[in-house]
Amino acid sequence: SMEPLAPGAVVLRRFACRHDAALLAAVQAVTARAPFRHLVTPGGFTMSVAMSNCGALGWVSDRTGYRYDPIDPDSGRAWPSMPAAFAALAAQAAAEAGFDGFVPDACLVNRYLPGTRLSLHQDRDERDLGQPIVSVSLGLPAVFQFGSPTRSDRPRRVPLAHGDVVVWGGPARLNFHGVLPLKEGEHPMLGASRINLTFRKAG
Ligand code: MD5
Ligand code: FE
Repeated sequence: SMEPLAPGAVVLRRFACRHDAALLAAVQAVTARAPFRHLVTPGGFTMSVAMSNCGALGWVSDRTGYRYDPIDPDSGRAWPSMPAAFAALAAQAAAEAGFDGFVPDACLVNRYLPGTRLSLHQDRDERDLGQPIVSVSLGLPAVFQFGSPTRSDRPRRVPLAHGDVVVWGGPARLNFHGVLPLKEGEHPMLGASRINLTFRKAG
């Protein structure tokens, strides 16, 4: 089902469920080559979310700043290529939401364990902010914080479950957002974890 959150933001409930096994196999393949790691922010804080990437560009953070980089700094090699199942799902979801021809060049893979959170932020490191972002939730449910373009506005709480896909575009693209600390639980496929795939056209 298609659920509008705000102008430019739609939730496609359970859109990725029928592909979950293929998506998780691809996550395993990616993270075997580019293992999850905890990045450090420019301010010196270690993020509680563990991250990896695939595609031509990967999002990285270190003491010098945030950037998209074609090289995994942990291995010195290119990021794993984007699995075909990832690119196809992201393009289909974007098209459902009215963004035809979405061709992501970056997929950030975020891993949440119980207690992991993502504090309120904007995504603005991409070259063309007119391009949407597609995010795919797998595993344990999370409570997403969906704000406005103004940090001080109180965000709404949006529950996101296994297979839910959100397309963030248009006026919602620069809204503040975050994820509340993940609750304990056990998912049949992912155990005590949540994986979020975030597809972007970054370059
Ligand atoms: C997550 N990841 O659940 C989220 C999903 C990130 C991140 O926030 O930066 O890795 S993407 C949520 C998102 C992206 C772009 C815009 C908006 C939300 N928004 O307007 O609310 O790990
Ligand atoms: Fe974000």
